[in-house]
Parts: sequence; structure tokens; C-alpha cells
Amino acid sequence: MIQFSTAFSGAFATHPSLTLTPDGHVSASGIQDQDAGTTNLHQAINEGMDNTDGDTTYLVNSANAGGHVWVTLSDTPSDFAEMLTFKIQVRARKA
Ligand SMILES: [Ca+2]
Repeated sequence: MIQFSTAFSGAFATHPSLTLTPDGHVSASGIQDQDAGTTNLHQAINEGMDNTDGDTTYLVNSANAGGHVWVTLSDTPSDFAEMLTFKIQVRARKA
């Protein structure tokens, strides 16, 4: 699970902080979901830190192998201007 927390300056008065979770899949290499799927990987990591589904859905890579997954965070407020800070929270375990 990856949870993205952001703060926006343009909308700082109304959005001092905002939590975004992945809402779209862009690309991936060397990463699969719990069912060996390689599409819509954002769906395995979109619960947020407070709503984790435990070990039900997750992403995995092969041991000692590199990889990446690109996801979108498009659920920003309509008055989004710019981001001041960006914090990524990751829940992980070693198999
Ligand atoms: Ca999950």
C-alpha cells in the first residue's frame, strides 16, 4: 500500500493537507499484483493507510530484481495550484 500526502499552497486555506491514493495505472516493469497481473496495479495499493486490506491485495517483485510502477494521483481539488510537500507512506514486508 502506498499513501500519498500532499499540501497545496494555492489552496492552502482550504486544503492544508490532502491524502491522495493511486487512482490509475501508467506503466510497470518487474512488478506484479498478488495474482501475477500486470495491469491496473494501482488497484492493489489504493486503500490508504487507514483502510489497508492486509495481505489481500498487494504488489510484488522478484527477489534481488529491480522494477517500477507508475501510478496516477489525479483526484486533486479543482483549485489545485501547487504542492509544497510530498510524503509517501509505504507498507511493506519481506517474503
Ligand atoms: Ca492492497
